[in-house]
Order: sequence, then C-alpha cells, then structure tokens
Amino acid sequence: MMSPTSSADGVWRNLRLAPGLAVPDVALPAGELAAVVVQGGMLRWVGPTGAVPAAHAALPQHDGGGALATPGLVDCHTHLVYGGQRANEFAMRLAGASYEEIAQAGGGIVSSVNATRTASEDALFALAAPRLQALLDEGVCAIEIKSGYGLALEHERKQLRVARRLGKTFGVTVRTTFLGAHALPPEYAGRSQDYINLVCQEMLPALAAEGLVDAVDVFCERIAFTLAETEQVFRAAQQLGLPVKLHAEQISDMGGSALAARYGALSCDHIEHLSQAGIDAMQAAGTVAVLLPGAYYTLRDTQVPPIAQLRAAGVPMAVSTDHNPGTSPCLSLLLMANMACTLFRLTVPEALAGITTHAARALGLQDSLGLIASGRPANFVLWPVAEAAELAYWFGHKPAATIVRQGRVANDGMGICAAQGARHGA
Ligand code: DI6
Ligand code: FE
Repeated sequence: MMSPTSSADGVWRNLRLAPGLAVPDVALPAGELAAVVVQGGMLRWVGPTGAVPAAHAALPQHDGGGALATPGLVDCHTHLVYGGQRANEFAMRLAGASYEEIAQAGGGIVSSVNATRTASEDALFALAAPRLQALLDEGVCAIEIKSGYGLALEHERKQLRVARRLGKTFGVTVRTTFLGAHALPPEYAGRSQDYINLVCQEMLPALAAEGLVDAVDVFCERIAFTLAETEQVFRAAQQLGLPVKLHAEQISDMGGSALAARYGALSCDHIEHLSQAGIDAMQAAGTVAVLLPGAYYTLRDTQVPPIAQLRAAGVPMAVSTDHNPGTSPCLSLLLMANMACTLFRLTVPEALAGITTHAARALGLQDSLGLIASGRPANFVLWPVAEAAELAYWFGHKPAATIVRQGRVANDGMGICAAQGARHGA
C-alpha cells in the first residue's frame, strides 16, 4: 500500500519560497533562489542558494530547478474514520430534502454511526487508508482526525485507535479529537443530558487515560447539542487539561464561538453565522477561525462566513476539508483553497496560509508545522508551478509535487531526487 520513502537529508537548492510561508535564516535578495538544508530529518538552514554554509557541502545536493516551495499542507478538521458512505443522502438532497430534514428522519450522522459500529477496527483502517493516501498525495503532512461516529465508548475508542494507527503506518502527524458529542445516539433519544453525562464522566476520561485524545470537540447546534451541554463537555476537557475546539454557528448563531473562546479554544469551525461578539471573543482568545467551504458547497449554503470582519479583527483563518461522509466527501485540500477564494473571497495568500500556517495553529502545532523555518521537522512540498496563485487557481488537478514529510521523501513527483542520482539513506 505504501510507497517506499528515503531520507530527505541534503541541500535542496534553487527553490522559490512561497511568500509569507517561510522564515529564512539569511535574508533573500529579491529574485534570488533559496535553499533549504535538511539534516537528521530537521530543517537546519533556510536562505539564498548562493550562501549555503560550507559545512553542508558533503550532504546530498538536490536541484529544485526553480520549483515553488511551501510548507507541508495541514488539514486541521476531518472526520476521516467511518464506515459506509452516504451517497443516498446526496440523492435525497437533489430531490429537495434538507440536511436537517434528513437528520431528523434518522439519516445523517446516525446512519454513519450504525455503519461505524458494525465495522471492525481493521475494516475502518482499510476504509480510511486510501482516503488518507489521497490527501497525502497532494502534500498533506499533518491531519486532524475526529471521532464522533461511534458515540459509545468502545466504538469511539475504535475510531481513535485507527486514527493513531494511520499516523504511525503512513508517517504523518495525526492529531486526534474526541467528538463524542457529535450527535445523540439512538439509544439515548430524549435523554440528551444522560448522554452528555456519559461523555463527560466515562467516555472522555477513559479515552484520555488511554492516550487517545489530543483535543475535544462538540457539535453545538440546534440539531445537535446546546450551549449548556457544550460547556459541560468543555469543563470535563479542562479538568483533564485537554484543549477544546467547536463546530460552531454552522446553521444558526448559538453563541458557541464566544463560549469556546472563553475556554481558550484552539479553533471554532464552520462559523457561517458567527456574530461580531463571537469574532471579538475569538480575537481576544487567539482562537483560529476554521473555514470549511466543502460543507458550505455540499449543503448549497448561502450564508458566507464573515470574512471581512474576521480579517479586520485579525483572527487567523484556516481552511480545511472537513472530510466526512455527509456534508463534505472531499479529499482535496487544494480544492478547498480554491473554494475558499472563489466562494468566500479569501485572497490567495490567505488561502495558502489557511492550509499551512493557520491550520497548524488550529492544532496547537504552530511551533513545529506550517512554516518553512530552521529548527522544525522537515515537512515541505515542491510544486511545478510558476506562481503560488496556481495552487488555488487550478481545480480538479493534482500537481506532480515532490513531497518531504517527517524528514522523508514521501513522493518525488517532480523527479528531483531521481534526476540527481543523489545519495540517499535507506
Ligand atoms: N459538522 C459537519 O460538517 C459534520 N459534522 C458536523 O458536526 C457532518 C457530519 C455528517 O453529516 O456525517
Ligand atoms: Fe466537521
């Protein structure tokens, strides 16, 4: 399943650093091509190709030939592990049903819950692996994966264990998020408070103790959980020292973002109906706004998130696939960058920061991912494009990129290593 990889250690010369996504150690004169030095899987030096320190001369040398270099992409909001698929709901929506109507009729999230509960851990892994591979092939180096289709301890555990196993098997950074409060499981119908008690008192503490939880999320919405229930989950997370994030203001303005900000949330996600008070609270807390144009597109939403206000307030904006079987069966982060520009009117630099720097911040990984800078693990992508805007401009196209992930050449689509015949460790 997996392609063999080789060490990326070496001097990668003649690159164009994507504007705003790199921090050189030595300033780059305008128009000069850059080099990055990788040693021991880490970025050791970033600067002009003509100024690479002599100490690195013995490393393998790779000629990037003027390729554009970006940090490895970060997909900061996915529901990648689940059983089944929901093409039938796609057809129902085409026939006029709304997402809320489908959910209320017993479809929606609950149908994925049934398919996930009946699948074994191995089966879930086998289903998720090609989805992950598709994202990785486009340059993703780190991904968040949520639970939330198990809604019972053993099944949430199964999802989170698969997420961890995906990270180890594929050599990719995986951050797990416990989303036990995603939907009310059928066996708790009419007993929302009992289910939230179970989430807070049993499921979350057990899964956290097993090391399966990096963050905690809630679907705060009128078809899901109330503000008070959300806060109860946040308090449980806080007691365990776990950061929170929130599916907020997707369908209505519940005030969830302001609540999440009060708990120092890493991010508030969707936020089509976010108010100015919510924006101000997020700004004050340093919470990232995660934009999910795939769900907006699938649901044919018409309420665009308040981009101009977020921009004016200086709230960092990330962009993610929200990969899930109901509202965003999407496996291209570059397509989401395109849609963030076309549908939400992000600028190209905003969209590219949204799938790198700000996405890393939404995972609390801003010090190690999302920028090309020395002292960080080597995660970068070399693209055969003339200008950075092409990454958001093309759609439905997978550029033949060369991908360095966790210090390994995961993919040499541009043939840079092959062309050099450079020495590589095994
Ligand atoms: N918001 C979403 O976009 C997904 N979950 C959520 O809370 C949709 C999940 C699904 O329909 O299966
Ligand atoms: Fe989601």
